[in-house]
Amino acid sequence: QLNKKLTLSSSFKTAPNIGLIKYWGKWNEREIIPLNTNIGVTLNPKDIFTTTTLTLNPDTDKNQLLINGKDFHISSRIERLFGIFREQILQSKQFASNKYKNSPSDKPLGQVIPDIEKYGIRVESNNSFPTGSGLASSSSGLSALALCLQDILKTDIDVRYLSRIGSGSACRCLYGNLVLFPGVQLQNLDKSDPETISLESKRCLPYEIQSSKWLKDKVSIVILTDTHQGQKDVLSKDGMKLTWETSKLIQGRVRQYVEQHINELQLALEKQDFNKVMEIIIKDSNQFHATCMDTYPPLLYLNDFSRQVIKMVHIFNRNAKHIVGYTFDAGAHAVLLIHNDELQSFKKFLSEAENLFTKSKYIIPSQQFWTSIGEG
Ligand code: 2P0
Repeated sequence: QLNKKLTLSSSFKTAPNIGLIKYWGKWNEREIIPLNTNIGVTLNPKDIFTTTTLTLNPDTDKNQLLINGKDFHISSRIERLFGIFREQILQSKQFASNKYKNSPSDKPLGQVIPDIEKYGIRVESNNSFPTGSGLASSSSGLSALALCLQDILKTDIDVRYLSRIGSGSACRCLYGNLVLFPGVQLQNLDKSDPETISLESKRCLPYEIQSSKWLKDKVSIVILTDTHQGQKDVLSKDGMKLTWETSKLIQGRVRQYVEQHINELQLALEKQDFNKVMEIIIKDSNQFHATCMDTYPPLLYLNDFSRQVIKMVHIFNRNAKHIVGYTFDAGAHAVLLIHNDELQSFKKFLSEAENLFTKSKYIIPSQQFWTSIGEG
């Protein structure tokens, strides 16, 4: 929060959350309720982050979104968030004014500035890492925006919900360590029943997996980026829709295998079995990309760079005491999870074998690549 007096501006810094058991497909598009439960890891905002500032501008009623300094189209989802924001402000005007007698600083904005709903909303978001290229920039961007909106509103609107309806994976950024985002309870629930949708919407909110805390002292997360990769051709939201329209594999994955991966991962976390955790995330990433390949036309997020990393990791793992894990989002960049004891030898191995470490632009070795809720 930048300006305590008027609260016309709010700023948050968040880190992306990278899927480890991948989310791909929606049961409800508007509420962003996933077809499968998924798990992601939140990176450390000290190393890789989005900073978002929301300002209410009395000089215009136009909204504006700037990403990395450039004007950006305001999507229907962001419009919806702005709509909810304005609705909340209008509602807050009707609260009994004596409710805030004891803490006037907590007064809702609508009561402090009477014509606030006419102010333009300006959002400025900057990423310290490549945008829209498979490093989950929308997750950090939309969670930071949700935190700004909630901060300014001062109502008890659920920031997990605000983040989720901005972008599904964004709600996973609100917690540190490994975060579970529940998907729809049963695939065959009535999609058109408003009560069912409302119940699922309230249930499908993220939480931190408590049994994942031990991992942070053991693992370094290293991102190897493919310097040739620009923005992805097919956005995740369009890609997942196409997969569900055309792939048969995704049906099997979601009906059976994702749940197995979730259960196995939770068990391995409880047992603190590092090797098993790495094995499951590798397999889930590969299975997810198999469904991308099974999409028609195929979603080719992995490329030669990615395959080279995969090959190298498996060669290294033949001798490694602690298996190195990899995962790929909807893009070619590799996110590697490496046991701290293995970090130096893995770096040496890669630089000798294929020079991948020196070829990649972002090498982010960090012992503490973890965070809790975004920093205000
Ligand atoms: C994940 N991804 O679990 C998966 C794996 C990308 C690959 O979550 O439509 O940008 O905004 O809810 O959150 C990307 O999906 O999609 C994603 P929307 P989102 O991380």
